Amino acid sequence: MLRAAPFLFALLLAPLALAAEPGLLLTVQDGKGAPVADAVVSLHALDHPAAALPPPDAPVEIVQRDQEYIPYVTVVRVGTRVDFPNQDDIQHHIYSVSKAKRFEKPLYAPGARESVLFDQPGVVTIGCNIHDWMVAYLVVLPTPHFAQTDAAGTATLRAPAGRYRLELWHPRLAKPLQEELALSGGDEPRRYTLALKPDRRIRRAPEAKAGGY
Ligand SMILES: [Cu+2]
Repeated sequence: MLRAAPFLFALLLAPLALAAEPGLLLTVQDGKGAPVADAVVSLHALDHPAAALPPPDAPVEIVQRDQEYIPYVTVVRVGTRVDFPNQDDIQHHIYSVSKAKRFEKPLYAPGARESVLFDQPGVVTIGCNIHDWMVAYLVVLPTPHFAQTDAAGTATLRAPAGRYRLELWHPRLAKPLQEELALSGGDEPRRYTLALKPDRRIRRAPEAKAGGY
């Protein structure tokens, strides 16, 4: 009996997996019509219980390489562990003072690979105390329904039919955009035009690679 249970469970789930969920076909652009990458769009259920938050399928990494964090923006569900491998041959000093997660990894040696558990929703800004220009954003969400725009400013976001609060976040947006919407059948194109602040990222000094600490 027990051995048959997983098989029966899979049979019950199969029809659900085949039925396509309604989707938002998102395009995000700035005031000049240029595509906006790294916008994070999420859906928060309003009229039905929020979906469970299963752990991610693969380890999530924010790598330190060539004195930069890669990727610049990462999105995870609440309860996800993120690895921070140092692939440089110099030390870093990872830290965050964000409300959603304060942490510090001083003297972070070449080859080190520690992980941090992100158990509160919010945006975590990660810096390096040695290299001021190093910055990464980790968006920790209490929903499994999210998407991140690509270089073309596009993303597809699917979720079960129902009413949602949509949130759109971007590092250069003064405050996240919010609106309510209903998902029913089919795919719906949606375009957002954002008034973005200037990109204040400090560019790495050209000689930084030769220097090191
Ligand atoms: Cu560093």
